[in-house]
Amino acid sequence: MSTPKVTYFDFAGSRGEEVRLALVIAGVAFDDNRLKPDYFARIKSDLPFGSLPIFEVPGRGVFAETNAILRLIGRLHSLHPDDPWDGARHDAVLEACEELRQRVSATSRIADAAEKKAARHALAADYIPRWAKGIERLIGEGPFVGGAQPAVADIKVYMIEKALSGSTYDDIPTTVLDPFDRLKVVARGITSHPAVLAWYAPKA
Ligand SMILES: N[C@@H](CCC(=O)N[C@@H](CS)C(=O)NCC(=O)O)C(=O)O
Repeated sequence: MSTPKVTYFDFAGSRGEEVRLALVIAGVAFDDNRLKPDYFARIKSDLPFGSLPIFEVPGRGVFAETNAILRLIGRLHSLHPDDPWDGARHDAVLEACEELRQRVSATSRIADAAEKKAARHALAADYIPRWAKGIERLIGEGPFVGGAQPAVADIKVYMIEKALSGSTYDDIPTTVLDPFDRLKVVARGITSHPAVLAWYAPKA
């Protein structure tokens, strides 16, 4: 595959970073195209669905929708199962992570501060623990979703765990995922992956 390009915003989180990390773990060199918000605004209407990330592969085209991109990279580089049944389990993790992201980010659009706080408390009390239980059932024995080796589904879990356990969302306690050991093991497995450590190491 000639050098692919990932286009996203210039920050180490969310959907674009998931795609970058999939390529990092796969050991694939890529053009890391980071857009300034004003430039994004100018090209938004030319994007397949008006959003980022996009993944471009010379001779193959422009791909959008993060989970589709992750599955593509995963299938090309043994980070997503070939077996359709096992693939469905990994797919459920990918989709459940997107659903959680959408539910949490929907609260950021609530203008009224008290209403926003209540919505986030409700997520932390009910939806997020139920989500985490569901994810742990899908992880099974671990340490990763697919067993010994990481897959794109693990990158997705890692990114959600990083956002919720950091201080990204006021009124969602950063401890909300603490009771979920298996989920934490997945996140730590990605954090400590040698290629990921190298990716985040300060550049000389
Ligand atoms: N369903 C899309 C959603 C993509 C999306 O909403 N991306 C955000 C950044 S994480 C974005 O481009 N926001 C700016 C906008 O939509 O104008 C996917 O999974 O890739």
